[in-house]
Amino acid sequence: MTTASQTEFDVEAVRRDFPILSQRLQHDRPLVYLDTAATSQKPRVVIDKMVECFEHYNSNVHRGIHQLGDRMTTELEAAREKVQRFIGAPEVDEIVFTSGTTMSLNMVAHGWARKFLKPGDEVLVNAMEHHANLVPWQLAVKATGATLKFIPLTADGRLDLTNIDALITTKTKLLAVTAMSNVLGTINPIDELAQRVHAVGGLICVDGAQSVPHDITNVKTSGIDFLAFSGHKLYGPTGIGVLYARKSLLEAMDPFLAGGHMIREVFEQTSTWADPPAKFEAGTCAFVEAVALGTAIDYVQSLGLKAISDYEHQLSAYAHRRLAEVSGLRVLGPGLEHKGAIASFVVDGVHPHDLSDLLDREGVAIRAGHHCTMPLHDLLEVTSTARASFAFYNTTGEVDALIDALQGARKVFRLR
Ligand code: C6P
Repeated sequence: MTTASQTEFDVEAVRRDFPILSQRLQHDRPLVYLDTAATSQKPRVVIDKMVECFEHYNSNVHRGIHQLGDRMTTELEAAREKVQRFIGAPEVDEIVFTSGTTMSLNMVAHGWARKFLKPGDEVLVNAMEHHANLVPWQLAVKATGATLKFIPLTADGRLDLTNIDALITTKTKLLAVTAMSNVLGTINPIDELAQRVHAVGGLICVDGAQSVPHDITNVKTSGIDFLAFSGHKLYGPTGIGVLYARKSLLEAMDPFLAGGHMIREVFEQTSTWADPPAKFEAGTCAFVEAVALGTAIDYVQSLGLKAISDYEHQLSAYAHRRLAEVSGLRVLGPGLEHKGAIASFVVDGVHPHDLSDLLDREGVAIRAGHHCTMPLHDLLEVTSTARASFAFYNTTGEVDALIDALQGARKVFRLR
């Protein structure tokens, strides 16, 4: 079997950075982790950074006037600057720490959409969106009398932009779109969409949960108004995420959560707000996680986003070639030139949950279900799919293990 070239990217060295990857599971099977789209594994440096924070300078941020508080605050703000540079944001104050993509998108839906949408306005979405980039808009349009409109999808699972001029009109106040589908892997043309929606005076809100960890993101050159992503998919900890928004938008938006840290002055009956990002960071933020997210960003940058993306595309191409050998298996989504390193599939005669269970017995971890995209599954006319998602720490050998396990599962189900 031909294998993807691994000469430029030393995947074995990278794997040694991830303690979890060397463990063996039941029946002494090596872990084959193909579920990075759900959450990524963490390199040793990220784990160590959290331990360092807790062991040496754990203290609440922006509060204590003591050495520990100063150190922790300095680390937190350094992490914010790392995020700023990582996504090409013009100003550091445009980076809001949240608990993850879901909270970031809800923040826009509450703080911006509920304040500025009115009857007759339209929010444009599409059926490949994760529920986190759909349900908040459903609630926002309900609360404001605006309308939710859908960009249709092509048969191969891309945005159908044929009639885009009829879809993006002066009524379009917001286009909410994922940069990469968590099921189909589809990579959407964000720069082009941003230009089109700006031309009619609207804004673009990008769900970067799946794209930011795997390819270069630049909010400025892409013209992104709002960007949401999660630390745990970016090789960082859980409980931390980011909302980027242009400063003028953050200034205009209402706060989402109210309480400590987000105020300027509080009176008995009213309050005024701190400047962004504090205005959106009520309470004690997940500061240790934020600092470790900064370390995760350092780590991926040390490998290089371009090198990561190239390697993952190469590995994904190999996986798709090998999946094509499994009879009765259908991979969903567009051709490789339009998709990231995700392969969702169905196998005739086997429920994805059974498939996932059988693969798990071989140590192969994939995800099965609707992946929080019920409208997409309705469109695909399936209730659930199996999904293998890849990261730069996966190997062609692991793809082979996936294929062997799939062939084994077919035998269990006596499929010919
Ligand atoms: N997708 C998956 O297995 P949170 O849970 O807030 O970190 O991310 C939500 C989210 C938003 N958008 C996209 C495109 C996503 O893929 C996800 C999370 C996981 O596909 C869990 S459902």
